[in-house]
Amino acid sequence: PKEIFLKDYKPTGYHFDTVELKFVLSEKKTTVVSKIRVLPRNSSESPPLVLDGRDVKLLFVKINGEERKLEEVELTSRHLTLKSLPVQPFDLEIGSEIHPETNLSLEGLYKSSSGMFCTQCEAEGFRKITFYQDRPDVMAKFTTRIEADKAQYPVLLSNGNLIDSGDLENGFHYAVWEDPFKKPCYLFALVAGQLTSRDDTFKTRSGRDVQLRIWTPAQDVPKTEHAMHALKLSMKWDEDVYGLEYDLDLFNIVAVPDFNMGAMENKSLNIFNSKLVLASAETATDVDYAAILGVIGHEYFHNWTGNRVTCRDWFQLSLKEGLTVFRDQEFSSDMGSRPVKRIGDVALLRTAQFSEDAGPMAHPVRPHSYIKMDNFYTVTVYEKGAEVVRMYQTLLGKDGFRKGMDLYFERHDGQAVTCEDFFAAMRDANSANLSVFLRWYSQAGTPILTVSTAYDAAARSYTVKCKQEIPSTPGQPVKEPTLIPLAVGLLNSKGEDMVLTELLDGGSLKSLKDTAGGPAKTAVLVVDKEEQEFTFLNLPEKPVPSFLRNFSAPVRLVTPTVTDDDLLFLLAHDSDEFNRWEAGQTMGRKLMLDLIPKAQRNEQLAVPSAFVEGMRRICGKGTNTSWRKRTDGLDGGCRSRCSTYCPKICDKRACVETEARFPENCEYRLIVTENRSSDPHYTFDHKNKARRSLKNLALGYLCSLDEADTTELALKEYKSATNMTDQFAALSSLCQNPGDVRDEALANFYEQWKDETLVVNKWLVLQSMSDIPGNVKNMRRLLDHPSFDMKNPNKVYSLIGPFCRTAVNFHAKDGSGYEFLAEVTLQLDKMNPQVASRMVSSLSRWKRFDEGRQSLAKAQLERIAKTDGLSENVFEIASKSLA
Ligand code: DPP
Ligand code: ZN
Repeated sequence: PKEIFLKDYKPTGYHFDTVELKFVLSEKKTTVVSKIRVLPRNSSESPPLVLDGRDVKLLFVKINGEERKLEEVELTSRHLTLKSLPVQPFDLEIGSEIHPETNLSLEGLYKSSSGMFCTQCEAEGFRKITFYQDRPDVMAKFTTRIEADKAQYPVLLSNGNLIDSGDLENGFHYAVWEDPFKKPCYLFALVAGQLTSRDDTFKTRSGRDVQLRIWTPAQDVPKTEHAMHALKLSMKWDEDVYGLEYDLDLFNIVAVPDFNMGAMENKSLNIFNSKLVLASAETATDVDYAAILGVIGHEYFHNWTGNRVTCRDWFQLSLKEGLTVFRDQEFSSDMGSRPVKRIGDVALLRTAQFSEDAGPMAHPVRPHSYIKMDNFYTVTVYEKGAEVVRMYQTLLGKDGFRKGMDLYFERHDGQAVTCEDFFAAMRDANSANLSVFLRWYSQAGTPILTVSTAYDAAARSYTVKCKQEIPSTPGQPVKEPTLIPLAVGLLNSKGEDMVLTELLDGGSLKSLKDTAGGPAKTAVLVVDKEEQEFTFLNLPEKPVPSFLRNFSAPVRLVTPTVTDDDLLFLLAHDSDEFNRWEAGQTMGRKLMLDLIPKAQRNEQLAVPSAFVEGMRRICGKGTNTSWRKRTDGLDGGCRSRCSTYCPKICDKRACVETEARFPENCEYRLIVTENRSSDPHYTFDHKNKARRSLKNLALGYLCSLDEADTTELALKEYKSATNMTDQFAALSSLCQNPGDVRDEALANFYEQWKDETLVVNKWLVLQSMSDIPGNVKNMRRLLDHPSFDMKNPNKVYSLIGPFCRTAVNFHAKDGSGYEFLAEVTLQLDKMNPQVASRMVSSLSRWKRFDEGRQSLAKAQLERIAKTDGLSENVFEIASKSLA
């Protein structure tokens, strides 16, 4: 397989101006005719025109209406090359044939299990539809004519506006769609099927009415209410926050049950994985509702950040994804609880992205090379990319960031651009000097930022010493320091933010103000050297420092001078809610690391009372008045997040023994009762979500005790639940402990929901993520269960994905977990390489395992790597993991 490098980027020799596509749809054989107006870049020469094409049968090629003999064109399994072309603009017409029914890769045009035709073109799926310059810097205006059997495919959709439709012979009909905006082919979409829509309208701020339609099979229409609400909120938010208005009169969303990604932002025709559209109180959880809100927002926001301004090449993917994730994070924060959203996002970044950044697949936010672009839709490009965008805002302030965005659109609307272009807009709009910041795009690895402090009582000054180090990653042994915005607050002995007036920064004196011009309570230190010192002046007492507030940079923070007492103090008092959570997490982690060896030595395990007390107080159970004052105002969702006090440890005994005293001391039974709702009506708002979350968290901890009365309590919660959030949480709590209760509950749940495929997926997840030893056997059984289907990515993500995150079973000592994964990967790779390669990534960090497991995991990777006919997708991950 061929590796593609960023440094080799060259513009094309030909522009495509307009594209007219004609599809005659049928399952076995669909014909596609494309007529492209081609503009040579240079009127004095005509280089070969190389078109991408895969699994497409070429029928004919015409240049300016004249047919080329097929023997005269160069055709390989990947490319169609045309030579001796006119130097003047010309019409290129290509006839081709594809086979949607046998396309199990779910890229290009495929037949969904639900019976509809559907497309997915990002990143390089358009080449499976027809021969084309399949790259994002080729932007053209598309007109699409679709012909299909009217009874089977009554609804025919593509991008833009419907300009014509009517009946044809033999029961066929047609529709013609015209998209007035230039776009790269990865944003092309086509849908045909038996679909019904929920309709609504949105009035834009300039007074235009936009038709909104969400398409699903008829029986699912009632479940699209939340998605429609989310869409309207998104449209309003982008106008309010960024002044960005929707630019067409119609916006369609289609839900499909089999889709590789979460969703796709095709111009005016978003296609969504059903699980990110369909929701009802009975079938979807709070987590699902929140995900729908975020992803509807995300895809909608792409209309400006992605579609109007797109990427020059796929290395720039984070230009649109990092930025759009940042935008959807901010949107969800504004619609719900900002700190809770932030905590969740950072937790994901740390578990998934930090580990990616420390493994064999580590790559910069803008990768330097790839074999298969699909493998680079990663947490690094998305989530770390969003952190990079967030840092601009932290450094430039909200207003400065908005100025940068405005300039970005002013300069680049309608263009395909690079990460430097975004950087330059931010810099120029703010006359900022940020050049070191660009290293975030080119260097992989998570910086380690060590911060230590010293208070000088006589001088009333407080010195903060910073040291940054970026670990080596594959292909990048040596790193340069980057620019890290370190947000700092200093608390006085009452727990209040001290006013920060003056800062001695690298020898120069700065007076500090917050963004609104008032006294500063949080200062953003710009750390851009390997070692650096900052000194706060005019501090009357020794402060307790709150570093990296709101997680101001994606780094690993090390704070040798922060004590356990400081952490407890921050947990109680920090005005930065993110850092309250952080303090609890840091303490919880220390505690667990301390308990593990004790558990191994069979010693008595106990949680220090100070920690228990801190946790009690977070839940509002403390009596100390100063704490009371602080926690009473604490967001309910934060309470719940702060109460997840530790990463679970694998030693069951350690869990049980430490948790045994913990939930009791924390009055978790009371928390369950207090937070139970008497209102059977489900409301998805922050207050109710927070209440359910705290209740269900407490229930989970209680059930880990595995005592008769806790089981009884969970059963009662399970049976009385009036929504999926509560029902599923109770089921999950019960499922922690093996035995008849668990088996019966699982059977009962399946029986109740067997016709709701998205709910059945949750049932699969629960079994797949089980820590009960010997689960591989059950996994094999589930592969044959009627509810499982290897062809549907959601099924794979539900059953195989969570299994690979289990400590006990995936990492079973005998290697059975690894072997299971290898088998599944190889089987899957024959159908859907994109999904297969996501699965195999679970093995890529094998070098971090213990010796025995290393060799077992490596053996499975080798087995995969040497399999004949492996896809490029899986090959890339397996070979890079072994390198
Ligand atoms: N559909 C994916 C996303 O929106 C890829 N663009 O992130
Ligand atoms: Zn996206």
